[in-house]
Amino acid sequence: MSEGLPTVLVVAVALVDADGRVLIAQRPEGKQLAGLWEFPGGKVEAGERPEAALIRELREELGIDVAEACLAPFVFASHAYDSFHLLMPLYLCRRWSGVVRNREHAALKWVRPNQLADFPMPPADEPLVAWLRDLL
Ligand code: 523
Repeated sequence: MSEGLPTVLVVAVALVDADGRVLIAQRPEGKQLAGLWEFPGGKVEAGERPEAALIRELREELGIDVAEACLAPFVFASHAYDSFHLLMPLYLCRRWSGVVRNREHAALKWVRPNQLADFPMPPADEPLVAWLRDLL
């Protein structure tokens, strides 16, 4: 049970390229959940709108610019980690400007939806894979 745990709001994105592949990013050494492959994103700061947070994170982490109209809210993840309850809306995005570059992760990978299950993910991200497979 997550009773009493603080809630942390994180936003994440499934970036989908022209071939229908999805971007996953490997969490770097030294961070919580290091080595696991996540949908990129990050924490929403106090007073920030989730979409604005995601646009900021995508610029910082991947060097791309996304228009808010290109972010389609898709599904919510909810997971009780040991010390907090993570609430994480996942957006779907097929259009951005700039070239995706790795700025903060251990590695980036574009994978087919049916290959996503081969990559170990943080527990919050895992249930999102089935949704994506059904949609894409
Ligand atoms: N997750 C997660 N899945 C996922 C993301 C982007 C984040 O489970 N797709 C978790 C991992 C962390 C928490 O959400 O526990 C915050 O992630 P992040 O990457 O924004 O924060 P950290 O680990 O960089 O922590 P700070 O350094 O405090 O920002």
